[in-house]
Amino acid sequence: MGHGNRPMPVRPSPGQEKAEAMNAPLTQTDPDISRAEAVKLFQPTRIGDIEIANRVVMAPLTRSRADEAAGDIPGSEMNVEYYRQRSNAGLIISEGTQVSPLGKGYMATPGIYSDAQVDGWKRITHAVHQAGSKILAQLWHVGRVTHPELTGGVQPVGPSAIQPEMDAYTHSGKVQVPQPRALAMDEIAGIVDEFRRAAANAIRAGFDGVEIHGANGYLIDQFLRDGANQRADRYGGSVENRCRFALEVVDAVVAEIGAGRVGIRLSPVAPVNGLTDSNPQPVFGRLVEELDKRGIAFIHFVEGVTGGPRELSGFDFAAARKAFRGAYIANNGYGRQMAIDAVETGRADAVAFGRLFLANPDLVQRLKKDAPLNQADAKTYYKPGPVGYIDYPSLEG
Ligand code: 8OZ
Repeated sequence: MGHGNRPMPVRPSPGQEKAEAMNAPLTQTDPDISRAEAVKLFQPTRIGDIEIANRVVMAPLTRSRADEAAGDIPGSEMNVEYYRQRSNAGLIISEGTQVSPLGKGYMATPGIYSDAQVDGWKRITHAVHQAGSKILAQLWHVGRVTHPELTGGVQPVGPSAIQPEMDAYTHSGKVQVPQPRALAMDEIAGIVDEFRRAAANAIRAGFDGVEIHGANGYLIDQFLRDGANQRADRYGGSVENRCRFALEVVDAVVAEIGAGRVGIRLSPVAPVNGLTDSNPQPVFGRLVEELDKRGIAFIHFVEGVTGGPRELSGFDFAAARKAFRGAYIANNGYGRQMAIDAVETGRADAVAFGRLFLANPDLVQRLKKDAPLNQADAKTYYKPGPVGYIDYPSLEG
């Protein structure tokens, strides 16, 4: 679906239906699957320039299993297998991948700024494409939410020198996040350029596009919010100024890879990672209008607090859906029926599942059949190694 061309609420064309039936032998034998074919959540569409086989999206999930000693490199056999197993998703959004060493906030998260990292990602994108899915790189800079132990000894940066009330997890354990250094005016363009280079690297690595991580209290979100941004220059103060950094990143990435391959993740009502805002509606309302003008492929909304309550007050999500002509990817706490309804009614174009995809490598098949779901084991979310990573069972062995 292109800009200004929201997918119409129509069934696939007869030719398309026939092609799908031919590709899906189960339709002849399994009545649940055959009914599922009539459900929009399981039908193909386009998000920007990207054609997807169904509207079930794998949400970005930090798993802390890159090769940290080698330079935060993804693409081990285990990493490839993890993404390959989940390639039944219409679209996979990668775990957050830092655009620079200073953008890193957790142990063993992969980067996307070095050639070795790009080579690692190539192994993953190749496997996903072989399995028939699409994959975006989630471009990430944590800003003040980190610790020198994770950034090569460098003091974290943010819009202002305001220390968040929170801990970082390093090899020495849980440590208080220190006071960040406020970015100088002339440093900001350098960080925008890191996002641009990361987007170019993502395309080089075989990704179908990128999702800019504008959510959950990281650098872009820090600029948007008055709880972290008290700058007196053109990047702080007014709503327009607080949107400037986010939009400069979007513009740079769009100029590099094209609007049809760019989306952004936003969490307007999530007071996470020590971030607060006195009034999210004006700043996020304006941001959505500006994103619409740029014709980017999608906005991925965290409805409520990631992994927490779907408490939506403070921002009008329905108005944002109307104001933005690209795709609306909905996320947070969705179950099967809720996702089916959201897409069927047009409230969302696609639904992203995090924990359910983590624990159910064959989530799309399970949702189609209304089969039981594995529960995610929080103890192994970030634990190095294959346990709780590539050993969740599929229905078919
Ligand atoms: C959980 C653990 C580490 C990072 C986010 C990237 O909240 C994250 C994240 C989540 O967006």
